[in-house]
Amino acid sequence: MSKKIFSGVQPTGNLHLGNYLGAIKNFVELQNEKENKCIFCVVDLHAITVKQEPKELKKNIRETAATFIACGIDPAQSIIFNQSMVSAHSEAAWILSCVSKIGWLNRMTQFKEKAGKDKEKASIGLYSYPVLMAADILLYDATHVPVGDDQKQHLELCRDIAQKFNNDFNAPDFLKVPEPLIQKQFSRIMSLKDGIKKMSKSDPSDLSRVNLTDDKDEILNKIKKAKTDPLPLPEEAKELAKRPEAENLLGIYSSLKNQNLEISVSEFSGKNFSEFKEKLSETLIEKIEPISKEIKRLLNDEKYLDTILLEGFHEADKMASKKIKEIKELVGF
Ligand code: AQP
Repeated sequence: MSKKIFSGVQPTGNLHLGNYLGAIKNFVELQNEKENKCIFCVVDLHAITVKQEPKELKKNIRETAATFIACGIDPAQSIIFNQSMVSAHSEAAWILSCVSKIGWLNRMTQFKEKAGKDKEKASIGLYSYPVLMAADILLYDATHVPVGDDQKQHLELCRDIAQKFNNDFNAPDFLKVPEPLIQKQFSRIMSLKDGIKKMSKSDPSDLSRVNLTDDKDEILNKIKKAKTDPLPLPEEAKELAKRPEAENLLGIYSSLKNQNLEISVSEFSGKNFSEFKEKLSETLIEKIEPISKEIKRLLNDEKYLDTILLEGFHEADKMASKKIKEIKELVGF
């Protein structure tokens, strides 16, 4: 069955291995199932929910588009566009925020994590971020949304919002209720410095993540310094339950190799970390170095990137404008 895929990545710099293995790698696989229609968005409206330096943001928008392409998203097959260029996203987000319940948003754990202790000082945008995310998805009648495990709760909220809108306006099935596509294994890549913390762009330590722009030496250094534990690698996957760093590194290796965790565990069973790290670095370099080089090459061709984003805008805007017109009609505008 053909799927309509929508997903986005924030242009907040430092795109990393977690973004790749948790999301972008999956985008490419879905695109390569020829019957699917895929739309990939650089979600800059989401990025400004925390303060961004305007010049950096502009650079990061191009860099995110370059990363999509360098990872294998083909602009001839998939739509790549920049969210803020399509005004329907902001319009739909407002309308949907008027059918969403405060109680629903209060349950979102990502807001709690990102706002930290000082919730009063977080932006309203950060709080209502999941409503904008629902608007992004629902404007395109997306049937499936590939995301990392951290976005699961936002996807559930999106489904609730779609159903509530359809009920409130007596329009059964008008907004399509999307299915999340979350990989069964390795859907949450953890920090290289702490196996219970998500690998993240905003971690102040660059050693906590492999960036998709890292070169060979940077990857070697980061894996060398990655946190481990004193034991040799286990004989069985179930022994990883209390060894988060070992589990994460073996998970990264397995995901890069497209193999089950059990196979990786048996490959390194009883070996010490230094031997495993050598193999992991080699595998990472093989995968990430060409991506990193291609991102850098594409960034030197701003004209090309801007053309891709402009073409993507025209296609996305056609669909989104039609849907927002229908939404406004239903609301009574
Ligand atoms: N560590 C991760 N493991 C697996 N998937 C991940 N994703 C992010 N981090 C991991 C997935 O990448 C996609 C794009 O993410 P985003 O741009 O929306 O940003 P995010 O989830 O907020 O990413 P970060 O790195 O955690 O950013 P900061 O530090 O700014 O909060 C999503 O599908 C996400 O699930």
